[in-house]
Amino acid sequence: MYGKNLIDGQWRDGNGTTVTHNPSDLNEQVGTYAVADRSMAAQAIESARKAAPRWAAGNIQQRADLLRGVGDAIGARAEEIGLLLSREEGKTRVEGFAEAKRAAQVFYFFAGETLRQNGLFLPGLRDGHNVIVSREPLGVVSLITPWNFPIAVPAWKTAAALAYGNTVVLKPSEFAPGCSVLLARILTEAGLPDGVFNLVMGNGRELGPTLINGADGVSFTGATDTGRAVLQQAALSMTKTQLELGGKNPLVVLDDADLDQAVQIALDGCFFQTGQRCTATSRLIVTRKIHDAFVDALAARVRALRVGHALDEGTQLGPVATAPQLQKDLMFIERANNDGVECVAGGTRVECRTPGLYLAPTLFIGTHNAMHLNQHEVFGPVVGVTRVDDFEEALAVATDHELALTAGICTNDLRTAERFRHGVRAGMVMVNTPTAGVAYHAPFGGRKPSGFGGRELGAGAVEFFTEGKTSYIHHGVI
Ligand code: UN1
Repeated sequence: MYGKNLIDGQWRDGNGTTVTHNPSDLNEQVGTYAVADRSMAAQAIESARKAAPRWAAGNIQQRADLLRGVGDAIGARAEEIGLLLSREEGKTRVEGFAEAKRAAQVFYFFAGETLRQNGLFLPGLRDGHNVIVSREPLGVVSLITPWNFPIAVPAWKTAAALAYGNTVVLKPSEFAPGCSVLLARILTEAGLPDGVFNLVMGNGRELGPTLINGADGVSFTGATDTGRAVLQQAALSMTKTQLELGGKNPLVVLDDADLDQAVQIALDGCFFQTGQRCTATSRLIVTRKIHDAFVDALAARVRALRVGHALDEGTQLGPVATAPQLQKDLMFIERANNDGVECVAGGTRVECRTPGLYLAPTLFIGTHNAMHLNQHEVFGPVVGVTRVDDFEEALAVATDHELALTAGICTNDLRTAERFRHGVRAGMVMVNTPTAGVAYHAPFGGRKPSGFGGRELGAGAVEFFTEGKTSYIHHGVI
C-alpha cells in the first residue's frame, strides 16, 4: 500500500516517506506513506476551515445518510481493513476483523446521532421571554490517534466529529497509518465534500502544534505524558481539548467470585490484544482465600496461550506492535525480577516461525502496589498479582493510583459489587466482565489524569464536539 495525505480533496505526496513493517514478520514491509510537514498541516487546517460553514449548515438527513453509507462501506471492506490492521499493528485476524466491524457500527451509531442533537427549552423568568439552549458544531477539529486501535479510534472520533457538523484533520500514529488511509478513501468515495475530512501523516512533535493551535478542538488518544504536552500546547490558543490517556486498571477478585469466570475475565482483560489497550487490566488484586486457586488456574491458562504470527490459524496473542514498546515491556519485566517477585508465567521473548516482536504473556505474583510494575502503565502483556486480606483492602489498593480509567470486580455479592462501583475512583466500572472491551453506544473515558475534557462515544461525544448556545427570546406574548 502506498498512502498519501488528503488535503482539500487532493491526494498529496509529502516531504519524504516512511515505511511500516509487520510486527509478526519484520522482513515484511506493509506500507509506504507520504509524510506531511508543518506547512501541509497548516494547509489541511485551512482546507477544513474553508469547508466548515457549508458542512455545518448542510442538511442533517443527507449527513446521516452519508455516514450510514460510510458504515456500509467499512462493513463491506471489513476483511480487507482487518487484514491490513493485523499486518501493520499485529492484532490477530479475529481481533482485526472485529475492530473493523466495530468501526462500521460506530458510523451507524453517529449517523443516528446526526438527527438527535437535542436542545433545551426553558420558559423565561421575565414575562414574554423564552430561553433556548441549542448546539452548534465546534468548527475545525484535529484528531490525533494511537497505533493500538488503528481503525476503531480514528473512526469513532471522525464519525462523531462529522455527525455534529465539524470538519476534520486526522493525524494517525506513524506506526499504523494504513487503516486511516483506507478510511480517507472510503470517506472520499462516499461523496464527502472536499476539505471536510483531511488526513496528514507524520510525527506528532512536528505536526502537533500546527494541528492543535489552528483548530477549534483537538481530540487525542495516547499516553498520559503526550496528553500533558497536547494540553500545554492547546493552552496557547485555548483550543478545546479532549484527552483519552493511560490506565493502570485494577481487577479485584474476591473470595466469593466464580473462579472459572474470574480467570477468564482476567485472562481476557490482561492479555488479549497483547495487553495493548488503555483499558487492559494491569493490576490484579485478589483476596486471601481464593488467591492460590486463582493464581494457579490463571498461570496455567496464561502459559497455554498461543503466541504467534497474527495471521496464523490458532494464534491467540499476536506480537507486540512496535520495537520501542517491546523494549519497554522487557524493561518492566527486568525491573519486576530485580524487585524479587516471582514470575509464574512468561517473562521472556518467544521465537516463532517468523522474526517478529513476540513476547510471552507474563504474570508476576507477590507484588504490591508501590512496586514499579504496579505504578506505571506497561501497555503490554505483563501483569502483577497483589494479595489482599479483604474487600476493604482491595478497594483501597484499587483506588490507590493516580490513573483512573477502568476498574473491575469479580464477586457474586451484589451489595459488595455496588459498594465497589460506588466507591472506586474510575471513569468506568466493570462487574464480572473484563476491564477492556467497551461499547460504542456508551460514554467512554477516565478521570484525571486518565482522561480530560469530556467523554467520547455514546451520549458523551456531543459535549466535546459541539458548543452550546443559550438564546434569550423576547417574543412579547403573555
Ligand atoms: C476497548 O477497551 O474496547 O486506546 C477500547 C485504547 C482505548 C480504547 C479501548 N482508547 O485502548
